This record gives sequence, C-alpha cells and structure tokens, in this order.
Amino acid sequence: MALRAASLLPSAISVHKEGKLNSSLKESSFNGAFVSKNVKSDFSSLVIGTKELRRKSSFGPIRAQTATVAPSVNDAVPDGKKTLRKGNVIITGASSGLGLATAKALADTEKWHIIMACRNFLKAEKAAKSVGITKENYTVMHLDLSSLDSVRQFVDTFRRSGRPLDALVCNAAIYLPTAKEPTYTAEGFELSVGTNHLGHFLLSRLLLDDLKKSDFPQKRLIIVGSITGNTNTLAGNVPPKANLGDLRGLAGGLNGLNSSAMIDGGEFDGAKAYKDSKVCNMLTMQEFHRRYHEETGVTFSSLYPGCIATTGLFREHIPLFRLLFPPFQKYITKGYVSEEEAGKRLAQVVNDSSLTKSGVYWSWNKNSASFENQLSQEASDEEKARKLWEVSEKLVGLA
Ligand code: LMG
Ligand code: NDP
Ligand code: PMR
Repeated sequence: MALRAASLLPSAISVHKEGKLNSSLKESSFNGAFVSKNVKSDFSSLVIGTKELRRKSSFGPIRAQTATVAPSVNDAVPDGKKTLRKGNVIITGASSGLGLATAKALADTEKWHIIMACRNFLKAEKAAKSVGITKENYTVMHLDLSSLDSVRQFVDTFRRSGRPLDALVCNAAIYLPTAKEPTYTAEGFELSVGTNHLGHFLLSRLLLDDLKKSDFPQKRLIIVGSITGNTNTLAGNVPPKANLGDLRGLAGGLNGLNSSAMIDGGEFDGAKAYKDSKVCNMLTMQEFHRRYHEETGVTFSSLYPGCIATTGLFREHIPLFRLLFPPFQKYITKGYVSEEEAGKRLAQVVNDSSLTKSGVYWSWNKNSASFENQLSQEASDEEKARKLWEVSEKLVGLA
C-alpha cells in the first residue's frame, strides 16, 4: 500500500529531453523545471553491518521534498525507514563495463550485497577484485543468458543460497555489428535478441516471485535500454534503425530456418538485431509495470545511462570504429560518459529514494541530473508490448 502511494508521487522530472531530433546534435543545456523528491539522508546508522536479518517492514512517512540536482547513490531506503539488513541485488553481466561499475557503486554504499550473475566466473572474480569490491559485498554466480537451461539453473542456485531478492538488474548484452551471418543461442534463437531479450525475459519472469517475497522497503526490477533503440532521437536514426515490424520473425522462432533470424522477418543485420533487442527490453519493462506494479509494489524501470564508448560492448566492432568512437562521442556528440559515471547512474535507479516511480525510462542531462525520458513510438507501443510478451513467453517455455 505504502509502496504504491510512494510511487504515485512526482519524481525527478525535467521538461528537457536529451538528444531529441529537435534539439540538434549538441545535447542542449538543462532548460526545464526540475523537481526532485530526492530526500538526502544517510542511512548508514540504520544498517547493521553485514547481519542479514530479515524483518517485516513498511514505508515510513514520506518527507517534504527538496530539489537537488544530482541525487546521491547513498539513499538506500526512504528517510525514516529502518532496515536490519543489506539489500541483495542481482546484476547480470557484472564482469565488465556498466554492470561492474554499478556493482562497485552499490558495494561502496555498504548497503548492498551484489550477486554478480556472469557467464565467466574467473573474469567476474578478477573484475570484482580489480575495482576493489570487498569479499563480503559480492557473490559470483554462473549465468549464461544464451542458454535457457542456464537461466533456470541460475534461479535454482540463487534460491538455494537462501538470500532474499530485493533488486534485479538486467544489464548484460552483446552487440555483433560486423557479423555477416546470424549465430544462435542454445535453443536456436538469434544470439543478440536471444541473449539480450529472451534470456532476460525468462530470468525476470522467474525472479519476479522472489522479488514479491522480499520484505525490503523498495523492490526494483531494472532492464537496461538504450537511446539507439529509440527512433525519436538522432542516435536512433543512424542506420540500421530498430524496427520490430509485426514480430513475424520472433513468432517463427527467430531461428533462421523456418523463420527469419530477425524479429521483423527481414534480412539478418547484427547492428539492427541489437537495437531491436533494446526495444524489446524497454517494451518488456513497461509490460511488467502494467501487469505487476499494482499487485506487487515492485518498481519497474529502464534507462539510458549515456554513451559509455569505452566498454566491451564494442569488442566486435572494427578497430577503426573502436579508435574513433570515444573521441567522436566525447567531442562531437557530447553524449559520452565514463563507466564510473554510468555506474553511479544505474546505481541510483537501484538505490535512490527519488527514483521510485515505476514504468519510467530514465535518462540524465549534462549536469548528471536524472529525468523521465520519452520513448519512441514503437518503444512505447502498448499493443506491441503485449504481443511481444505473449510471443516471448511461448519461446521461453512459460506458456
Ligand atoms: C552501420 O553503418 C554498419 O553498416 C553496420 O554493420 C553496423 O556497424 C552499424 O550502428 C552500427 O553501422 C553505420 C553507418 C551509417 O555509420 C557510419 O558509418 C558512421 C561511422 C561513424 C563512427 C563514428 C566515428 C566518427 C568519426 C568522426 C571523427 C571523430 C574524430 C574525433 C574527433 C576528435 C575531435 C577533437 O551511417 C550512414 O549510413 C551514413 C549517415 C549517417 C548519418 C546519420 C545521421 C542520422 C541523422 C538522421 C536524423 C534525421 C532524421 C530525420 C527524421 C525526420 C523526422 C522528422
Ligand atoms: P560490456 O560488454 O562491457 O558488458 C556486457 C556484459 O554482459 C559483460 O559482462 C558480458 O560478459 C555480459 N554478457 C554477454 N553475454 C552474456 C551471456 N550470454 N550471459 C551472461 N552475460 C553475458 O558492455 P556494456 O557495459 O556497455 O553494456 C551493459 C549494458 O549497457 C547493455 O545492456 C547495453 O545494451 C547497455 N548500454 C550500453 C551503452 C554503451 O554505450 N556502452 C549505451 C546504452 C546502453 P563477459 O564479460 O563474460 O563478456
Ligand atoms: Mg551513435 C547525440 C548523438 C548520438 C548519441 C548520443 C549516440 C549514442 N550516437 C549519436 C550520434 C551518432 N552516432 C551519429 C550522428 C552517427 C553517425 C556518424 C553515429 C554513429 C554510430 C555508430 C556507427 N553510433 C553508434 C554506432 C554504433 O555502432 C553504436 C551502436 O549503434 O550500437 C548499437 C553507436 C552508439 N551511438 C550512441 C550509443 C549509446 C551507441 C552505442 C551503444 C548502445 O546504444 O547501446
């Protein structure tokens, strides 16, 4: 109840829309009214170290709202709320880039235990060490999103750990811009959509039950989206553009045999498949919100963290692209953000008491202030979201 009341409150809003067609290449300055209900507070005294005690809880009173520009990562729970344990957050693909930076930002708050859900155990362990996440703050668990068996096994392993689940971050992704031919997941789905969308779709559907059971004051399910899937932006208009069409390829199994390997039924294009998968991520988040927010109190969110031009996402791109892309984003589009900054942004979506509104696609302006961004027509198409949900649940064996 209280959760629902909180989610109805206005949250960080700006009329400024980042990277919009009508705002030219240059990300325009912060020119709108900004209202934040971020209530800055330090909860460290309310969290008893690593004692992972569970306790029935409800929201405390909602305090007066103050406007701030850059909400802090350090807002684990709303003001007035006492909790006796750390939150447990699963982050997929926490072995590099945004996922790792988010794990680090959350670990630094001392309020979260991070379950790093990764396909490469050793890489994840090394990554955690390399950024200085201390042992008691993380657990690595194996998850290969390109295998639905692995997804189910991961959920079993997680449940056997006995930890409650308070937040799930669907972050992992692959991008195959230079692939000439499609490659496939264990079940035979085109690899980018199979991993980025279908793997996460099954994972989040299964783990929703666990989130429901959590007694944590704020439960969140976050699916990372991107500007390049949104054709209402300049970046989303760089060809090939995202387009799910009527989902005929997906409905046919996305296997390149009796159907196309592309969602819209067209010719394979690796860059388009990635952008399509991001549209699926953003549609899925909204469908979750429509179906489950009221009932569960879970906050469903997506975001574009900025262009993190240095991550492993571009590992398959040609070397010239990898060389020019960071300076291009830094000095020309000005859309560049460091991994560290992007990690803090995603950590806010997990942790910040001002970002409780559900169904929102968050973005940040030049001053690193969050605002509710608008999705493209396709990425906010309710009918398409419903159809995507239904087709996806058949493919992953939930219907
Ligand atoms: C495709 O090509 C590949 O075919 C595909 O395989 C995959 O890789 C995909 O997205 C990935 O890309 C993309 C191609 C399309 O883009 C390029 O080739 C551009 C490469 C540029 C890469 C960045 C490096 C830039 C280097 C600049 C130099 C930097 C130097 C550093 C400077 C330091 C300074 C000190 O591109 C094209 O087809 C060409 C045209 C693209 C322009 C698109 C712009 C979109 C504009 C659309 C907006 C208008 C929309 C109109 C809508 C109207 C609605 C009212
Ligand atoms: P990285 O490549 O650095 O990170 C992706 C992570 O996903 C890696 O940890 C990778 O594991 C993991 N992963 C890939 N395939 C699988 C799989 N089959 N099973 C489990 N994990 C897998 O890229 P980013 O940090 O840039 O990307 C993170 C998210 O941010 C993605 O959702 C991306 O779409 C999004 N994003 C990125 C932007 C950018 O500019 N970079 C912009 C907007 C959104 P491994 O380490 O083993 O390879
Ligand atoms: Mg893009 C405001 C302009 C802007 C922003 C924020 C991005 C983000 N890009 C912008 C503009 C442009 N890009 C322009 C004008 C061009 C043509 C020169 C351009 C090109 C381009 C390419 C070839 N951009 C790319 C690529 C990629 O391969 C990346 C991609 O599409 O991955 C799917 C990419 C990206 N540009 C971005 C962001 C965030 C990406 C990468 C990752 C992602 O969306 O997840």
